[in-house]
Amino acid sequence: MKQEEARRELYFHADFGVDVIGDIHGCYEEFIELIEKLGYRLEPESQLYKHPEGRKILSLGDITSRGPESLPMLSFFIRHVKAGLAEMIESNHGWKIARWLDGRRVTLAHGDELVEAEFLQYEQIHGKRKANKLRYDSLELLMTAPSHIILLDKGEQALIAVHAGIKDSYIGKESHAILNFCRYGDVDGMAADGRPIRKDWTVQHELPILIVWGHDPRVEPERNPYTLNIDQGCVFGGKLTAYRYPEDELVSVVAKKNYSGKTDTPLTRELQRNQT
Ligand SMILES: [Mn+2]
Repeated sequence: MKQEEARRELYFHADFGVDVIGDIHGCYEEFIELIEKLGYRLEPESQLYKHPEGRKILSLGDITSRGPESLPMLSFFIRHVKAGLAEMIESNHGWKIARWLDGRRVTLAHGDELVEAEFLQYEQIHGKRKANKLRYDSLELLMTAPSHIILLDKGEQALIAVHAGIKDSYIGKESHAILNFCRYGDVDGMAADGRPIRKDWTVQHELPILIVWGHDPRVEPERNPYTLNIDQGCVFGGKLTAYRYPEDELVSVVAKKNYSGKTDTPLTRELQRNQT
């Protein structure tokens, strides 16, 4: 499978409402708690979570890595995207895992190595055939994810969802450059500590349409008139946030713990910055 292969479409129909979910990073327990809080219920026959009003789930990507249960997250989106109940967009960890599953030479780090460990454990429990099926389905889910989503409400553009950032001129288009920008945002080299220097892409956004994004955790949702960050660093012990359209409401659940194994996290750094 190659990157050039067709991506899923940029338009997502949600005439009965949508719940946009921030970066999950394998926090399966918190994710299920959140969607149950939003009213989704497990239908026993299909083993699918459905909403009585026909709402759909839209993930901002980075559903795996760093956290404890990446495979249940992959399995959830494989099944719910297929059933038309959910969509998930391209992201930096998603792209790394996709390339790894595709057999390309990548170094698994920053929590991606935990996904490999989970696959090995899964194979020991369920056997090679089932493990290979999950690998194949995960590859397909991740490798065909659209760079961003234009949410349509009865045919009208309601909002844009993207993982790390987007330029107004990219909206509604797909290319290598656009996929890259949407995965990593406006990155300008590396700082001395090895972390990417992130430029503020939100200042370029001039169109009067809301862009919901994640990737760069904030302690609280950060809203400018037309951009909204809903990555509250669940895997770092923060919160998992949903943005509800058309209600224009935020709903979140608190992480059960800091799963990242780090004491210096984007959340602690933000709190330190605010103290000084
Ligand atoms: Mn990310």
